[in-house]
Amino acid sequence: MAHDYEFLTVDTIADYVRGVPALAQRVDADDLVSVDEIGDGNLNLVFVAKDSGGRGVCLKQALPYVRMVGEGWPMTPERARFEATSLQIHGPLAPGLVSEVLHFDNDRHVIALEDLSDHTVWRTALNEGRMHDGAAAAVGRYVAGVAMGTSALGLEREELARRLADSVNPQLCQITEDLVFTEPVVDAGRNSVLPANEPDAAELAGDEEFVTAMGRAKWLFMTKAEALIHGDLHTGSVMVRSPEGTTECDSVRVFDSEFAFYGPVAFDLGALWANYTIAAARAYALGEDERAQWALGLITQTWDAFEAEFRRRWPDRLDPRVWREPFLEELLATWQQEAWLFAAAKMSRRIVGAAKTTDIETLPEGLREGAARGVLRTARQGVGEYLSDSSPKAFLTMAGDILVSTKTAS
Ligand code: SR1
Ligand code: MG
Repeated sequence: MAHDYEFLTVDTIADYVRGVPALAQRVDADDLVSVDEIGDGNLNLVFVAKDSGGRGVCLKQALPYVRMVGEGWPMTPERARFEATSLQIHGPLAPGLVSEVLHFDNDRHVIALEDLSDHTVWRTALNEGRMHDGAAAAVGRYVAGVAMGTSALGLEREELARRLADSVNPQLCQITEDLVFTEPVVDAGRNSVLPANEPDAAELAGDEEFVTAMGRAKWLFMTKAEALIHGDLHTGSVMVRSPEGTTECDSVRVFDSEFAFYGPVAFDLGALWANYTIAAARAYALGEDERAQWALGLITQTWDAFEAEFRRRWPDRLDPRVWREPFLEELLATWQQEAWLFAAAKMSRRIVGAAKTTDIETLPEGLREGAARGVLRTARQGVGEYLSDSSPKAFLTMAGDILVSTKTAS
């Protein structure tokens, strides 16, 4: 495929760093001891360069196509701009919780980020059975900061309009609309499950209540421009760190916000709930029930921290004349309900759709069957129950009961 910009390679990183003063200050390009391509996501190239003094930088480059598929699935590299801009906007709203952008190169679609080599991708840590206490609350605070600081609650009308116009991200949004809301129930040729899970996928697609709920969720996603949300806030979009030998998390960084756009606040919350549930499904499948319950407990930790932070910031809202206390309660109640819907969509897409998760995919087949079934049933039951009790506690109780009941043997 012809492309009008040069892709980075391990061999060109030193020259690239040398040519950008902001990077040359962060790492010695003439004394690099390692340059590794570490990208494990679906979309981009990611390099980490380190010098002999232990200093480093991370360079992320958007390709003009989806990395996991190749050139057959073109995708705008402009996504790098959405990521750089959103990280820069989110950073001050959630101090210490967002990856620092050191440099953005709009011509080559490269973002230079702080080196987080001493952190671990949260999904990787969860898969390895490691706990990072405090991370779930931190991301809840991040969502609250973004909700307050990028919405009409925190921005003057004209600034809000400017930001909104600058964040229109239709190509990436369409990927979400297709993969997250449509394809779990209408296969576009990209779906796959284990043969043993084919009846589960067929039941999902044939469940009229579920399909209607996905239509409702998709509509919300496409129309509810509340805040500059992350747009893909799963456990692979969060880096965590704990001091050696402890489970207490001392650093959390959200990254990878190329799907950012003005959308529903609850989409980010639902994404987190879904991925905690998927982590719990893996733990139950492996017979680690206590850790599975801990993973489900992350749902309330994120919500509680989100709610507390949002309430704490509520007095800062720009227009308290009509946005009074009853409206605060209404917002929170609505977001709770919507989080169930979005979580259901996110759970189902990760089981039947194109971009799956290592939590489930790396399980032995016998165990994977029950874990996948449990996640799909949680999604289906969730859309049936969310209007009767939409608390996060009800969600995790429901998920736990289902995941235990669907376990299979290896
Ligand atoms: C084609 S992109 C597939 C998925 O990767 C990203 O992480 C998003 O979740 C997207 O849906
Ligand atoms: Mg991503």
